[in-house]
Amino acid sequence: MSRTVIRGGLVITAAEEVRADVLIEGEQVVALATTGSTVADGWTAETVIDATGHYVIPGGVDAHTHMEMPFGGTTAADTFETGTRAAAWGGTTTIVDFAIQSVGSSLRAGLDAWHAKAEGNCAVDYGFHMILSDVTESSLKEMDALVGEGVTSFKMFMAYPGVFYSDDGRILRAMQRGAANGGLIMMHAENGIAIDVLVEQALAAGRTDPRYHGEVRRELLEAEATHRAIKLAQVAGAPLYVVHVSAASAVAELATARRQGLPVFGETCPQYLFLSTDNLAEPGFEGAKYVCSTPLRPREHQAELWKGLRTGDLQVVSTDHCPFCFSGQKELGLGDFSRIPNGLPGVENRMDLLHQAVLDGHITRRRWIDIACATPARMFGLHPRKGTIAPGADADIVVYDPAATQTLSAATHHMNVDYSAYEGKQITGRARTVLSRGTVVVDAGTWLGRAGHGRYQPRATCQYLG
Ligand code: DUC
Ligand code: ZN
Ligand code: ZN
Repeated sequence: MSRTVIRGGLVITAAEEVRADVLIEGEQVVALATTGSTVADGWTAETVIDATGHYVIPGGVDAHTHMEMPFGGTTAADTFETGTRAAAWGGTTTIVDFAIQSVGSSLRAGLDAWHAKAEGNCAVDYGFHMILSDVTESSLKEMDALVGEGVTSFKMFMAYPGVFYSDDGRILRAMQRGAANGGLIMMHAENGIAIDVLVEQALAAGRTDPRYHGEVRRELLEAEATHRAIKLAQVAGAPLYVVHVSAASAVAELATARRQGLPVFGETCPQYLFLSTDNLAEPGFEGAKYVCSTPLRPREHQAELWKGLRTGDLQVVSTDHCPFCFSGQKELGLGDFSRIPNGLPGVENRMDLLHQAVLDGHITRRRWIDIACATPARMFGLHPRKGTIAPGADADIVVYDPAATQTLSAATHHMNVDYSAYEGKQITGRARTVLSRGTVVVDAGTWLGRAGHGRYQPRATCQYLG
């Protein structure tokens, strides 16, 4: 079995920071030893990676992506091949994407279709959640089978009537089933029925620009739906994970529930931490680049999101990576903001933006690894293989240069999309060497990976009780 040693770096996990050498055999970490100790000095290996002056961190776990998702009359522009390659460039070595159940169809058909898209195409490891769009007796039964085969989380929508929307009764039934079979309900918490009324009224009044997307998707309607989802979960006796939390008042709902001891968890995304309604209001049609749901909020919300990440009321930062090109895709909504496909690119940028947040004083280094690697791995049943560097874990490791500088740009990113939501943003920090299960896939600006290296990861049920 081939042996690799990563020498001389600062190993950072969610739990600790230690100057250690990391020994890898084949696809797994087998040992860590203090740098300069006789044990580490005695290690021999075919490959020695010098990490002096670098961090050695677990590969990122992005628990919320939508590769080639059909949505809004078009399809998200990254395929599993291009999207997982971009993920690796940015130091993310596992994604959990969303397979979709179509209305009137089975979970099995949706899952099979997503396996077919991903298999043989991914550069890094991947798992699936299931979008539950049609709660029936048979789809509830199918949930049990999916949990058994490693699809242990189910996204439901309180938004998008006529597409993915489920009413409260369906949500309650799915939560009850999840409480029994271990499946975690992930909620898109926005009151879509009320939002659709406001959309219709805005358009009738001639308010068609992208910024109205943010105005009609009112903060109150995110907070209300978050509150309702929490209560439904409480009635069902189920844990709840709220995806892409963007509103300060939604964070407050989660915090209140958590103070009551309820097992509710929240995820936010880099776009809500770094962007705002100012971007949605950019002149011309530029604001369309920032249309996603939940929407960007006024910049005052950012402080509450950072606070939530520090206090633990929010546990995870995922991307909701769902890229649509400005040209030809976002443009579908020219003259009608409700036709702009919802979604932002970001899978490549998350680890770097969060490192910048460390430098900016929002979070500590260990919290960076916690929210981006360790907790998503535990939340979605990937621990102990993913999210940490420890004997027995997969050797998904990033040698991260904390002093490298870069400017985010569509001209240099690897996502298959013609704009960057962070165009021109200066970042300090960059992945130098990226290993996926012991194989170097990125090194010093060179792509060494291949489509098909990434392997499907069946997942255990939620392992997070924090
Ligand atoms: N929100 C988005 O912005 N895109 C994909 C789906 C979603 O809920
Ligand atoms: Zn959503
Ligand atoms: Zn999403």
